[in-house]
Amino acid sequence: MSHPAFAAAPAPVVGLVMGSSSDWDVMRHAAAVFEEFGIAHESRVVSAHRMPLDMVEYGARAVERGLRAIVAGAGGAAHLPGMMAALTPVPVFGVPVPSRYLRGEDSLLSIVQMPRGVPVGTFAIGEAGAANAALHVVANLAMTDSALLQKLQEYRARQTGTARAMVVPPEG
Ligand code: RP5
Repeated sequence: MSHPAFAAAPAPVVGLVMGSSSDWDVMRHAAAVFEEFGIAHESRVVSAHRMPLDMVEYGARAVERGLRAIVAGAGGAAHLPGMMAALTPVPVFGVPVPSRYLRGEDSLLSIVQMPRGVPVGTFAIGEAGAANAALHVVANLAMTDSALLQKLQEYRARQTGTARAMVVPPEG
């Protein structure tokens, strides 16, 4: 038996891609959800305009690599999610990353306004969008995985408990 340190990591079922390492501070909120739910995933920088050939290869190989969803984050003229969706039938969920000058409204509009025929499921700008994109992937995977569905229901129940315990004005 091989040493546990050399055990092969499970093949990713979700690809978490982003245009720059500067997007990680937002996109890590998606990774945290996948960690929490035990979803095998990979996180990669795949820049649409600085690594176009890498982007094409990533999208073209997504099906054969067994990816069942791709969460793509980008800022500014955010073409990565749309191009990824054009390259693969694997569902793509886009996260608009806040940009320096237009605060992510440019990212949001360039991701959400996909022409008919090549959809990108588009989420809110920033951390909430990243976390929700991942939770949406979890919900989809949970439709064919009863253990995951149970975890998702427990997660929702914890949120409900937290909200019910809230008082106003907030204490402390
Ligand atoms: C986009 O350009 C990235 O998604 C990032 O949000 C933005 C800025 O990239 P850096 O200049 O920080 O590498 O491609």
